[in-house]
Amino acid sequence: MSAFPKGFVWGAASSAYQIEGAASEDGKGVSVWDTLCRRPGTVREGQTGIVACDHYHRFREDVALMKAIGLHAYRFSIAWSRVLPEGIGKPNPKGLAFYDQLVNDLLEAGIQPFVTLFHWDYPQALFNLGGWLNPSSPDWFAEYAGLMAHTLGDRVKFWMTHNEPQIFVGMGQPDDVTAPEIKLKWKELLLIGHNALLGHGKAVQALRAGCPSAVQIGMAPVGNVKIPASHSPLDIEAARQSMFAANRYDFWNNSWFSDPVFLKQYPEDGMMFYGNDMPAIGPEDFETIGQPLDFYGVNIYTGDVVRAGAEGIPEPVAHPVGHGITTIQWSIASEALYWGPRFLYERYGKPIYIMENGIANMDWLHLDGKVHDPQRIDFMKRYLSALCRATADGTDIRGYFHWSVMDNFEWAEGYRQRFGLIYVDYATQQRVLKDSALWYHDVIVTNGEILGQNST
Ligand code: GCO
Repeated sequence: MSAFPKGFVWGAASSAYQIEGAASEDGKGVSVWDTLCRRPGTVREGQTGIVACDHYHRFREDVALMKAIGLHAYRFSIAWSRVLPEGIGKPNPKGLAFYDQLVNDLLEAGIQPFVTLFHWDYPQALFNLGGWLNPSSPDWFAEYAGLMAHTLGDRVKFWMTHNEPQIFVGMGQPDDVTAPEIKLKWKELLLIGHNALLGHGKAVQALRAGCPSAVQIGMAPVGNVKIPASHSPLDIEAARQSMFAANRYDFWNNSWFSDPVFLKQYPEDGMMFYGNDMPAIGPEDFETIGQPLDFYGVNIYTGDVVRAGAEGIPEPVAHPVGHGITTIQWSIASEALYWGPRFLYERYGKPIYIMENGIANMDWLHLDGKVHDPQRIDFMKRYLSALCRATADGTDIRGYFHWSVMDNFEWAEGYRQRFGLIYVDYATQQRVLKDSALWYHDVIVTNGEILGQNST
Protein backbone atom coordinates (compact mmCIF):
# COMPACT_ATOMS: atom_id res chain seq x y z
CA MET A 1 0.00 0.00 0.00
CA SER A 2 1.66 3.21 -1.04
CA ALA A 3 1.57 5.90 1.61
CA PHE A 4 -0.26 9.18 1.20
CA PRO A 5 1.37 12.13 -0.57
CA LYS A 6 4.21 13.85 1.26
CA GLY A 7 2.86 16.63 3.44
CA PHE A 8 -0.60 15.07 3.73
CA VAL A 9 -2.46 16.71 6.63
CA TRP A 10 -3.81 14.35 9.30
CA GLY A 11 -6.40 15.92 11.58
CA ALA A 12 -9.57 15.64 13.56
CA ALA A 13 -12.62 17.89 13.81
CA SER A 14 -15.26 19.26 16.16
CA SER A 15 -17.69 22.15 16.37
CA ALA A 16 -18.30 24.77 19.03
CA TYR A 17 -21.83 23.92 20.13
CA GLN A 18 -21.05 20.22 20.26
CA ILE A 19 -18.09 20.40 22.66
CA GLU A 20 -17.62 23.80 24.33
CA GLY A 21 -20.41 24.04 26.89
CA ALA A 22 -20.31 27.34 28.86
CA ALA A 23 -23.41 28.16 26.85
CA SER A 24 -24.16 31.36 28.74
CA GLU A 25 -20.80 32.08 30.37
CA ASP A 26 -18.43 35.04 30.07
CA GLY A 27 -20.81 37.11 28.00
CA LYS A 28 -21.72 34.56 25.34
CA GLY A 29 -24.99 35.38 23.56
CA VAL A 30 -27.83 32.95 22.86
CA SER A 31 -27.68 30.79 19.72
CA VAL A 32 -30.57 29.08 17.95
CA TRP A 33 -29.27 25.78 19.30
CA ASP A 34 -29.45 27.08 22.88
CA THR A 35 -33.06 28.02 22.12
CA LEU A 36 -33.90 24.72 20.42
CA CYS A 37 -32.55 22.68 23.33
CA ARG A 38 -34.94 24.47 25.65
CA ARG A 39 -37.89 23.33 23.52
CA PRO A 40 -39.30 20.05 24.91
CA GLY A 41 -39.18 17.05 22.57
CA THR A 42 -36.51 18.39 20.21
CA VAL A 43 -33.35 16.72 21.59
CA ARG A 44 -33.15 13.15 22.92
CA GLU A 45 -34.10 13.02 26.62
CA GLY A 46 -34.01 16.82 26.77
CA GLN A 47 -30.21 16.86 26.56
CA THR A 48 -28.51 20.18 25.77
CA GLY A 49 -25.16 21.75 24.93
CA ILE A 50 -25.12 23.76 28.15
CA VAL A 51 -22.13 21.76 29.44
CA ALA A 52 -21.30 19.40 26.54
CA CYS A 53 -17.63 18.34 26.91
CA ASP A 54 -16.81 21.46 28.95
CA HIS A 55 -14.14 22.19 26.36
CA TYR A 56 -14.40 25.92 27.15
CA HIS A 57 -12.71 25.17 30.49
CA ARG A 58 -10.75 22.03 29.52
CA PHE A 59 -9.27 23.08 26.17
CA ARG A 60 -5.67 22.89 27.45
CA GLU A 61 -6.13 19.23 28.44
CA ASP A 62 -7.84 18.54 25.13
CA VAL A 63 -5.04 20.11 23.11
CA ALA A 64 -2.56 17.97 25.03
CA LEU A 65 -4.56 14.86 24.05
CA MET A 66 -4.60 16.01 20.40
CA LYS A 67 -0.82 16.30 20.62
CA ALA A 68 -0.61 12.80 22.10
CA ILE A 69 -2.55 11.46 19.12
CA GLY A 70 -0.06 13.25 16.88
CA LEU A 71 -2.56 15.41 14.99
CA HIS A 72 -1.07 17.75 12.41
CA ALA A 73 -4.23 19.87 12.42
CA TYR A 74 -7.45 20.46 14.32
CA ARG A 75 -10.66 21.71 12.72
CA PHE A 76 -12.97 23.57 15.08
CA SER A 77 -15.65 26.22 14.76
CA ILE A 78 -16.16 29.60 16.37
CA ALA A 79 -19.38 30.09 18.32
CA TRP A 80 -20.60 33.22 16.53
CA SER A 81 -22.64 34.41 19.53
CA ARG A 82 -19.73 33.86 21.90
CA VAL A 83 -17.66 36.52 20.13
CA LEU A 84 -20.60 38.69 19.01
CA PRO A 85 -23.39 38.14 21.54
CA GLU A 86 -25.91 40.01 19.36
CA GLY A 87 -24.40 38.62 16.16
CA ILE A 88 -23.19 42.05 15.09
CA GLY A 89 -22.01 45.16 16.90
CA LYS A 90 -20.14 44.97 20.18
CA PRO A 91 -17.65 42.07 20.40
CA ASN A 92 -17.27 40.05 23.61
CA PRO A 93 -13.63 40.31 24.74
CA LYS A 94 -13.80 37.12 26.86
CA GLY A 95 -15.18 35.18 23.91
CA LEU A 96 -12.41 36.41 21.63
CA ALA A 97 -9.84 35.66 24.34
CA PHE A 98 -10.95 32.02 24.48
CA TYR A 99 -10.24 31.44 20.79
CA ASP A 100 -7.06 33.49 20.95
CA GLN A 101 -5.74 31.20 23.70
CA LEU A 102 -6.97 28.03 21.99
CA VAL A 103 -5.12 28.97 18.79
CA ASN A 104 -1.95 29.80 20.75
CA ASP A 105 -2.08 26.45 22.56
CA LEU A 106 -2.62 24.58 19.29
CA LEU A 107 0.30 26.29 17.60
CA GLU A 108 2.50 25.68 20.63
CA ALA A 109 1.57 21.98 20.36
CA GLY A 110 2.54 22.01 16.67
CA ILE A 111 -1.10 21.64 15.58
CA GLN A 112 -2.42 23.74 12.66
CA PRO A 113 -5.82 25.33 13.40
CA PHE A 114 -8.46 25.00 10.65
CA VAL A 115 -11.31 27.35 11.57
CA THR A 116 -14.96 27.06 10.53
CA LEU A 117 -16.87 30.31 10.94
CA PHE A 118 -20.40 28.91 10.93
CA HIS A 119 -21.30 25.44 12.19
CA TRP A 120 -25.07 25.97 12.70
CA ASP A 121 -25.14 27.85 16.03
CA TYR A 122 -26.65 31.02 14.53
CA PRO A 123 -27.06 34.01 16.89
CA GLN A 124 -30.62 34.12 18.21
CA ALA A 125 -30.60 37.94 18.07
CA LEU A 126 -30.06 37.83 14.31
CA PHE A 127 -32.55 35.02 13.88
CA ASN A 128 -35.09 37.28 15.56
CA LEU A 129 -34.42 39.76 12.74
CA GLY A 130 -35.22 37.09 10.13
CA GLY A 131 -31.88 35.29 10.05
CA TRP A 132 -30.71 34.37 6.55
CA LEU A 133 -34.07 35.60 5.18
CA ASN A 134 -33.02 39.15 6.00
CA PRO A 135 -31.32 40.89 3.06
CA SER A 136 -28.71 42.24 5.51
CA SER A 137 -27.73 38.72 6.61
CA PRO A 138 -24.80 38.43 4.16
CA ASP A 139 -23.31 41.64 5.58
CA TRP A 140 -23.84 40.46 9.16
CA PHE A 141 -21.82 37.31 8.36
CA ALA A 142 -19.11 39.37 6.67
CA GLU A 143 -18.85 41.62 9.75
CA TYR A 144 -18.33 38.52 11.91
CA ALA A 145 -15.74 37.14 9.49
CA GLY A 146 -13.86 40.44 9.55
CA LEU A 147 -13.76 40.39 13.34
CA MET A 148 -12.30 36.86 13.33
CA ALA A 149 -9.78 37.79 10.65
CA HIS A 150 -8.67 40.68 12.82
CA THR A 151 -8.49 38.49 15.92
CA LEU A 152 -6.94 35.27 14.59
CA GLY A 153 -5.86 36.03 11.02
CA ASP A 154 -2.19 36.46 11.94
CA ARG A 155 -2.03 32.82 13.11
CA VAL A 156 -4.90 30.94 11.45
CA LYS A 157 -3.96 30.07 7.87
CA PHE A 158 -6.91 27.83 6.96
CA TRP A 159 -10.54 28.99 7.06
CA MET A 160 -13.96 27.63 6.13
CA THR A 161 -17.03 29.83 5.96
CA HIS A 162 -20.01 27.45 6.20
CA ASN A 163 -20.35 23.93 7.49
CA GLU A 164 -22.96 22.01 5.53
CA PRO A 165 -25.40 24.59 4.12
CA GLN A 166 -27.32 21.48 2.99
CA ILE A 167 -28.25 21.02 6.66
CA PHE A 168 -28.66 24.50 8.07
CA VAL A 169 -30.68 25.54 5.02
CA GLY A 170 -32.30 22.28 4.03
CA MET A 171 -33.10 20.67 7.37
CA GLY A 172 -32.91 23.54 9.79
CA GLN A 173 -36.05 24.98 8.26
CA PRO A 174 -38.68 22.45 7.08
CA ASP A 175 -37.44 19.60 9.24
CA ASP A 176 -37.64 19.37 13.00
CA VAL A 177 -34.24 17.90 13.85
CA THR A 178 -32.02 20.92 13.39
CA ALA A 179 -32.23 24.44 14.71
CA PRO A 180 -33.92 26.82 14.15
CA GLU A 181 -36.65 24.25 13.28
CA ILE A 182 -39.17 26.40 11.49
CA LYS A 183 -41.40 25.41 8.60
CA LEU A 184 -40.68 27.34 5.41
CA LYS A 185 -41.70 27.07 1.78
CA TRP A 186 -39.15 26.25 -0.91
CA LYS A 187 -39.20 29.83 -2.16
CA GLU A 188 -37.98 30.95 1.24
CA LEU A 189 -35.47 28.08 1.54
CA LEU A 190 -33.94 29.04 -1.78
CA LEU A 191 -33.71 32.67 -0.64
CA ILE A 192 -32.03 31.58 2.61
CA GLY A 193 -29.59 29.50 0.57
CA HIS A 194 -28.84 32.42 -1.76
CA ASN A 195 -28.23 34.82 1.13
CA ALA A 196 -26.01 32.24 2.83
CA LEU A 197 -24.01 31.98 -0.39
CA LEU A 198 -23.76 35.78 -0.62
CA GLY A 199 -22.63 35.72 3.01
CA HIS A 200 -20.00 33.14 2.09
CA GLY A 201 -18.65 35.36 -0.68
CA LYS A 202 -18.59 38.49 1.45
CA ALA A 203 -16.93 36.56 4.28
CA VAL A 204 -14.20 35.40 1.90
CA GLN A 205 -13.61 39.02 0.92
CA ALA A 206 -13.50 40.02 4.60
CA LEU A 207 -11.03 37.25 5.43
CA ARG A 208 -8.75 38.12 2.52
CA ALA A 209 -8.87 41.82 3.49
CA GLY A 210 -8.52 41.26 7.23
CA CYS A 211 -5.83 38.57 7.46
CA PRO A 212 -2.39 40.18 7.40
CA SER A 213 -0.90 37.44 5.18
CA ALA A 214 -2.10 34.89 2.66
CA VAL A 215 -4.65 32.39 3.96
CA GLN A 216 -6.35 29.39 2.40
CA ILE A 217 -10.16 29.49 2.33
CA GLY A 218 -12.85 26.96 1.51
CA MET A 219 -16.20 25.68 2.70
CA ALA A 220 -17.32 22.35 4.21
CA PRO A 221 -20.41 21.13 2.37
CA VAL A 222 -21.82 17.65 2.66
CA GLY A 223 -23.46 15.77 -0.12
CA ASN A 224 -24.44 12.23 -0.76
CA VAL A 225 -21.71 10.45 -2.70
CA LYS A 226 -22.80 8.20 -5.55
CA ILE A 227 -20.73 5.05 -6.05
CA PRO A 228 -20.82 3.31 -9.47
CA ALA A 229 -22.09 -0.27 -9.31
CA SER A 230 -19.20 -1.32 -11.56
CA HIS A 231 -16.21 0.32 -13.20
CA SER A 232 -17.96 0.34 -16.58
CA PRO A 233 -17.91 3.81 -18.17
CA LEU A 234 -21.73 3.76 -18.26
CA ASP A 235 -22.04 3.09 -14.54
CA ILE A 236 -19.37 5.66 -13.71
CA GLU A 237 -21.15 8.29 -15.82
CA ALA A 238 -24.48 7.40 -14.20
CA ALA A 239 -22.97 7.83 -10.73
CA ARG A 240 -21.37 11.13 -11.74
CA GLN A 241 -24.68 12.45 -13.09
CA SER A 242 -26.57 11.32 -10.02
CA MET A 243 -23.97 12.85 -7.70
CA PHE A 244 -24.57 16.34 -9.09
CA ALA A 245 -28.28 16.21 -9.97
CA ALA A 246 -30.09 19.12 -8.29
CA ASN A 247 -33.62 18.62 -9.61
CA ARG A 248 -35.13 17.49 -6.32
CA TYR A 249 -36.90 18.94 -3.33
CA ASP A 250 -33.93 18.36 -1.08
CA PHE A 251 -30.48 19.89 -0.79
CA TRP A 252 -28.68 16.58 -0.38
CA ASN A 253 -26.85 17.13 -3.64
CA ASN A 254 -23.33 18.27 -4.25
CA SER A 255 -23.96 21.01 -6.78
CA TRP A 256 -26.58 23.42 -5.52
CA PHE A 257 -24.21 25.20 -3.10
CA SER A 258 -20.92 24.34 -4.81
CA ASP A 259 -21.60 25.30 -8.44
CA PRO A 260 -22.31 28.98 -7.52
CA VAL A 261 -19.14 29.09 -5.40
CA PHE A 262 -16.80 27.37 -7.85
CA LEU A 263 -18.55 27.81 -11.23
CA LYS A 264 -20.43 31.11 -10.59
CA GLN A 265 -23.81 29.63 -11.55
CA TYR A 266 -26.56 27.48 -10.13
CA PRO A 267 -26.90 24.04 -11.74
CA GLU A 268 -29.24 24.30 -14.73
CA ASP A 269 -31.41 21.32 -13.77
CA GLY A 270 -32.06 22.77 -10.32
CA MET A 271 -32.97 26.20 -11.68
CA MET A 272 -35.41 24.60 -14.14
CA PHE A 273 -36.87 22.42 -11.39
CA TYR A 274 -37.33 25.25 -8.87
CA GLY A 275 -38.63 27.62 -11.55
CA ASN A 276 -40.60 30.51 -10.05
CA ASP A 277 -39.42 29.64 -6.56
CA MET A 278 -35.93 30.83 -7.53
CA PRO A 279 -34.81 33.95 -5.67
CA ALA A 280 -34.05 37.17 -7.53
CA ILE A 281 -30.36 37.02 -8.49
CA GLY A 282 -28.55 40.36 -8.57
CA PRO A 283 -26.21 41.17 -11.46
CA GLU A 284 -23.15 41.01 -9.21
CA ASP A 285 -24.29 38.10 -7.03
CA PHE A 286 -22.21 35.38 -8.68
CA GLU A 287 -19.15 37.63 -8.71
CA THR A 288 -19.58 37.96 -4.95
CA ILE A 289 -20.46 34.31 -4.31
CA GLY A 290 -17.76 33.01 -6.64
CA GLN A 291 -14.78 34.54 -4.82
CA PRO A 292 -11.71 32.40 -5.63
CA LEU A 293 -11.21 29.61 -3.09
CA ASP A 294 -8.12 27.57 -2.34
CA PHE A 295 -9.58 24.14 -1.61
CA TYR A 296 -12.74 22.05 -1.68
CA GLY A 297 -13.49 20.91 1.87
CA VAL A 298 -16.11 18.18 2.10
CA ASN A 299 -17.75 16.00 4.74
CA ILE A 300 -18.18 12.39 3.56
CA TYR A 301 -19.53 9.55 5.68
CA THR A 302 -21.29 7.22 3.33
CA GLY A 303 -22.58 6.80 -0.21
CA ASP A 304 -25.25 5.17 -2.34
CA VAL A 305 -24.62 2.78 -5.23
CA VAL A 306 -25.85 3.71 -8.70
CA ARG A 307 -25.87 1.89 -12.05
CA ALA A 308 -26.75 2.96 -15.57
CA GLY A 309 -30.29 1.89 -16.41
CA ALA A 310 -32.01 2.16 -19.76
CA GLU A 311 -30.40 4.89 -21.91
CA GLY A 312 -27.80 5.39 -19.16
CA ILE A 313 -30.34 6.83 -16.75
CA PRO A 314 -29.00 6.47 -13.18
CA GLU A 315 -30.72 3.77 -11.14
CA PRO A 316 -30.16 3.23 -7.41
CA VAL A 317 -28.76 -0.12 -6.32
CA ALA A 318 -29.63 -1.10 -2.76
CA HIS A 319 -26.83 -1.98 -0.37
CA PRO A 320 -26.83 -5.75 0.30
CA VAL A 321 -29.26 -6.90 2.98
CA GLY A 322 -27.48 -6.96 6.34
CA HIS A 323 -24.63 -4.68 5.19
CA GLY A 324 -22.63 -2.87 7.86
CA ILE A 325 -24.24 0.18 9.43
CA THR A 326 -23.18 2.49 12.23
CA THR A 327 -25.24 3.12 15.35
CA ILE A 328 -26.68 6.23 13.70
CA GLN A 329 -27.85 3.94 10.86
CA TRP A 330 -25.44 5.18 8.20
CA SER A 331 -24.18 2.56 5.73
CA ILE A 332 -20.54 1.59 5.74
CA ALA A 333 -19.63 2.46 2.13
CA SER A 334 -15.89 3.05 1.99
CA GLU A 335 -15.82 3.49 -1.78
CA ALA A 336 -17.49 6.86 -1.07
CA LEU A 337 -14.04 8.11 -0.10
CA TYR A 338 -12.69 7.07 -3.49
CA TRP A 339 -15.48 8.28 -5.78
CA GLY A 340 -16.60 11.36 -3.85
CA PRO A 341 -13.22 13.14 -3.95
CA ARG A 342 -12.63 11.95 -7.53
CA PHE A 343 -15.95 13.32 -8.89
CA LEU A 344 -15.61 16.57 -6.92
CA TYR A 345 -12.04 17.12 -8.12
CA GLU A 346 -13.07 16.46 -11.72
CA ARG A 347 -15.93 19.00 -11.49
CA TYR A 348 -14.32 21.79 -9.48
CA GLY A 349 -10.59 21.31 -9.98
CA LYS A 350 -9.66 22.28 -6.45
CA PRO A 351 -7.47 20.35 -3.98
CA ILE A 352 -9.70 18.31 -1.68
CA TYR A 353 -9.73 18.12 2.11
CA ILE A 354 -11.94 15.53 3.79
CA MET A 355 -13.20 17.75 6.59
CA GLU A 356 -15.32 15.08 8.28
CA ASN A 357 -15.43 11.28 8.18
CA GLY A 358 -16.12 8.85 10.99
CA ILE A 359 -18.64 6.61 12.71
CA ALA A 360 -21.04 6.68 15.58
CA ASN A 361 -20.32 3.68 17.76
CA MET A 362 -21.67 2.37 21.06
CA ASP A 363 -18.36 2.84 22.88
CA TRP A 364 -18.03 2.41 26.61
CA LEU A 365 -15.27 2.29 29.23
CA HIS A 366 -14.19 -1.36 29.51
CA LEU A 367 -13.35 -3.07 32.80
CA ASP A 368 -9.66 -2.73 31.91
CA GLY A 369 -10.06 1.07 31.89
CA LYS A 370 -9.64 1.26 28.13
CA VAL A 371 -12.12 1.93 25.33
CA HIS A 372 -11.80 -0.77 22.70
CA ASP A 373 -13.41 0.32 19.42
CA PRO A 374 -12.39 -2.16 16.69
CA GLN A 375 -15.29 -1.10 14.50
CA ARG A 376 -13.91 2.43 14.24
CA ILE A 377 -10.44 1.10 13.39
CA ASP A 378 -11.87 -1.21 10.72
CA PHE A 379 -13.99 1.65 9.35
CA MET A 380 -10.93 3.92 9.13
CA LYS A 381 -8.82 1.20 7.48
CA ARG A 382 -11.43 0.73 4.78
CA TYR A 383 -12.11 4.43 4.15
CA LEU A 384 -8.48 5.56 4.32
CA SER A 385 -7.43 2.77 1.95
CA ALA A 386 -10.03 4.02 -0.53
CA LEU A 387 -8.82 7.60 -0.05
CA CYS A 388 -5.23 6.48 -0.61
CA ARG A 389 -6.23 4.81 -3.89
CA ALA A 390 -7.92 8.03 -4.97
CA THR A 391 -4.71 9.99 -4.42
CA ALA A 392 -2.75 7.34 -6.34
CA ASP A 393 -5.25 7.65 -9.21
CA GLY A 394 -4.66 11.39 -9.51
CA THR A 395 -7.17 13.07 -7.22
CA ASP A 396 -5.40 15.90 -5.41
CA ILE A 397 -6.31 15.23 -1.78
CA ARG A 398 -4.47 17.35 0.80
CA GLY A 399 -5.81 16.10 4.11
CA TYR A 400 -8.18 14.07 6.24
CA PHE A 401 -10.01 15.22 9.39
CA HIS A 402 -11.63 12.48 11.44
CA TRP A 403 -15.04 13.25 12.91
CA SER A 404 -14.71 13.64 15.72
CA VAL A 405 -11.74 14.43 17.95
CA MET A 406 -13.93 13.58 20.98
CA ASP A 407 -17.38 12.23 21.76
CA ASN A 408 -19.79 15.16 21.75
CA PHE A 409 -23.34 16.53 21.49
CA GLU A 410 -24.73 14.95 18.32
CA TRP A 411 -27.49 17.51 17.79
CA ALA A 412 -31.01 16.03 18.11
CA GLU A 413 -29.44 12.70 19.13
CA GLY A 414 -27.93 14.30 22.22
CA TYR A 415 -24.99 12.33 23.67
CA ARG A 416 -26.08 8.84 22.65
CA GLN A 417 -23.98 8.70 19.48
CA ARG A 418 -20.26 8.57 20.20
CA PHE A 419 -18.12 9.69 17.22
CA GLY A 420 -14.93 10.53 19.07
CA LEU A 421 -11.36 9.27 18.96
CA ILE A 422 -11.37 10.40 22.58
CA TYR A 423 -13.98 8.91 24.92
CA VAL A 424 -15.76 11.44 27.17
CA ASP A 425 -17.37 10.35 30.43
CA TYR A 426 -20.05 13.05 30.60
CA ALA A 427 -20.65 12.49 34.33
CA THR A 428 -17.03 13.18 35.28
CA GLN A 429 -15.71 14.83 32.09
CA GLN A 430 -12.88 12.28 32.19
CA ARG A 431 -11.22 11.79 28.80
CA VAL A 432 -9.83 8.42 27.61
CA LEU A 433 -7.97 7.86 24.32
CA LYS A 434 -9.82 5.07 22.53
CA ASP A 435 -7.87 2.28 20.82
CA SER A 436 -8.69 4.05 17.54
CA ALA A 437 -6.83 7.17 18.73
CA LEU A 438 -3.72 5.10 19.44
CA TRP A 439 -4.05 3.36 16.08
CA TYR A 440 -4.61 6.72 14.29
CA HIS A 441 -1.37 7.94 15.88
CA ASP A 442 0.50 5.14 14.05
CA VAL A 443 -1.32 5.98 10.79
CA ILE A 444 -0.18 9.58 11.16
CA VAL A 445 3.46 8.91 12.00
CA THR A 446 3.75 6.45 9.08
CA ASN A 447 1.73 8.71 6.74
CA GLY A 448 -0.59 5.80 6.12
CA GLU A 449 2.01 3.08 5.56
CA ILE A 450 0.53 0.86 8.28
CA LEU A 451 -2.74 0.71 6.30
CA GLY A 452 -1.02 -1.76 4.05
CA GLN A 453 0.02 -3.98 6.96
CA ASN A 454 -2.27 -6.44 8.76
CA SER A 455 -2.07 -4.30 11.85
CA THR A 456 -4.95 -4.39 14.31
C1 GCO B 1 -22.55 16.97 10.21
C2 GCO B 1 -21.97 17.91 11.14
C3 GCO B 1 -21.40 17.33 12.41
C4 GCO B 1 -22.06 16.04 12.88
C5 GCO B 1 -21.38 14.83 12.29
C6 GCO B 1 -22.09 13.55 12.71
O1 GCO B 1 -21.87 16.62 9.26
O2 GCO B 1 -23.71 16.62 10.41
O3 GCO B 1 -20.94 18.62 10.50
O4 GCO B 1 -21.62 18.37 13.31
O5 GCO B 1 -21.98 15.94 14.27
O6 GCO B 1 -21.41 14.87 10.90
O7 GCO B 1 -23.42 13.64 12.31
